[in-house]
This record gives sequence, C-alpha cells and structure tokens, in this order.
Amino acid sequence: MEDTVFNKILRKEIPSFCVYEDDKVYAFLDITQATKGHTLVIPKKQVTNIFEYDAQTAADLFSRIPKISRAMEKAFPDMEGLNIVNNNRELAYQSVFYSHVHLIPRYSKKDGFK
Ligand code: DGP
Repeated sequence: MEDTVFNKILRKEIPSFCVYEDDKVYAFLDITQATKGHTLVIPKKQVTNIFEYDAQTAADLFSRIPKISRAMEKAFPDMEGLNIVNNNRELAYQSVFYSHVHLIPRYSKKDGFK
C-alpha cells in the first residue's frame, strides 16, 4: 500500500491537530478547513478506499463517528449541521489514498468560513 501523508501523520512525522484518538481511529483537523472544525477520521489499520474495508475495520471507523460528531458540536456550539463525506478513488475526488471520512460542520451565520 502507498505510504501517504496520513501514514506520516499517524507516525507523527508531520504535525496534525488531534480531535480524537483511540486504539482504532485517529481524527484530526483537515488542513483545508472547508468550514470551521472540518475534521478527518481515519482507521489506524490502513485501508485505501471503501472497496478495501473488512467488516471489523469499517465497524471500528464508522462506530466512532457519532461520538466525534457530538464532541465537535460541543466544541463549536454555533454548528447547526454536519456533512459526512467519503471520497473513493480519483474519479470521485479522492486525493489521499488512505481512506478517510470528512466531517464538515455547517453554520447558518457567516463567520469568515464558507
Ligand atoms: P480527499 O480529497 O477526500 O482525498 O481529501 C483529502 C483531504 O486531506 C483534503 O481535504 C486535504 C487533507 N490533507 C491533505 N494533506 C494534509 C495534511 O498534511 N494535513 C492535514 N491535516 N490534512 C491534509
């Protein structure tokens, strides 16, 4: 499997802002911040895309998302909605080939972010 920027983040070779971590997943702020708090969640077991998941790794990843979403809601009380996005392969706009889920908060008030 490709050694991606997310492998380097997991190995702490490049810095990231940790949102949540346990033995199965790591969640960190996306460098682009599509909106305030834009977070990426990755499984610690490397998977390239959705087509490659075994059931346990998928359960490990997706079972954490409600908890992380609630933590984001606490951190950003003005957050009113949340998009959950997962791009798979280049044609579907995947640019880092280590599977990840985007958690993108939505705000009704303009606060300098989209
Ligand atoms: P996607 O297009 O779905 O593969 O999204 C990849 C995301 O990864 C993109 O929103 C930007 C983010 N990203 C790329 N490089 C880095 C990095 O070095 N640090 C962090 N925090 N995010 C990164």
